[in-house]
Amino acid sequence: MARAVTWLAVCLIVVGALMVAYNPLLSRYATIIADTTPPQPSSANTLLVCYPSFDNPDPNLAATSLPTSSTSPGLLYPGKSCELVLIVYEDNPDVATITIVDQSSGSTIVSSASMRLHSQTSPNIVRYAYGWTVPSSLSKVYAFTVLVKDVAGNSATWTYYGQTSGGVQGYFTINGVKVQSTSDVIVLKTRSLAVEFYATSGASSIQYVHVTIKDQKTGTYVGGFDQYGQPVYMTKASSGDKWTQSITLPYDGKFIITGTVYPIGASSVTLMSLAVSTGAEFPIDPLTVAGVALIAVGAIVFVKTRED
Ligand SMILES: [Ca+2]
Repeated sequence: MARAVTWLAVCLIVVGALMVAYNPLLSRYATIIADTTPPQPSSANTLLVCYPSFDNPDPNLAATSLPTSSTSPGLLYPGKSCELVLIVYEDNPDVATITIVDQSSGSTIVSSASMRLHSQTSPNIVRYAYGWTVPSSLSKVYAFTVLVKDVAGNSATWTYYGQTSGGVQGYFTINGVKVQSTSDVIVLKTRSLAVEFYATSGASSIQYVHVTIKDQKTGTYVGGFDQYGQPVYMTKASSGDKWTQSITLPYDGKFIITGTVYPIGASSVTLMSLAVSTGAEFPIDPLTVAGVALIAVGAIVFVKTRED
């Protein structure tokens, strides 16, 4: 009898201990999280990054970092889909939202949209992502404000800036003479051409400036390409808004010089198309001057139209 009572006591103790040990209510309240630290920007990447696609990157389009400085916004590709990725340090991540404002009009394009928790890697690096299609307007600045919260209710907010490429404006000079509608005649006494391009707007989004020279009579290119047919681009000066190139015409004759600007992620813009000749008394005839005027006016209208 006493033995049976002992076994019963042992069984009760074991069952009781198991109930305490595995009580889900008790275990839920047994862990206390003390978190007084709001989410921190990752030291490895303090920026919001606009990936063409975070999981399936396009090798032809680089990701762009968007800084917190409004004076040097990161480059956005007009009309392209983009994945805005935010990386923060946080032990107990909760939600993140993003608000996007068009700085030129002040209108809110995206209002407190939820960013999805893309991934969390040990110990505390958290990635949030938000898919967004960049508006097709050129040269527009956008402000991206993110709000990140942890489960304890701490929060942090930062604003980043990006600008769509394009909206390039500028002018070419040949041997120091500005190519513009008010130019009467550009007289060339030499076959050596010093070509310069000055960007007056959108310089940071210019990828290449390409000058080609075509023999007007034969239609063959005599400048702007190397011996393998690869384009030779103008050299960007350290000032960042000027491009230079020295070109020697191979012989006297009549040539078409074309200057084209290639912005990143936007269509190219031809800002110079000019007929020049060497070895003649009047290198540029009145018809050419009229043509230059029309091209210059057309280019200005073209750029303005694309901006509006
Ligand atoms: Ca925290």
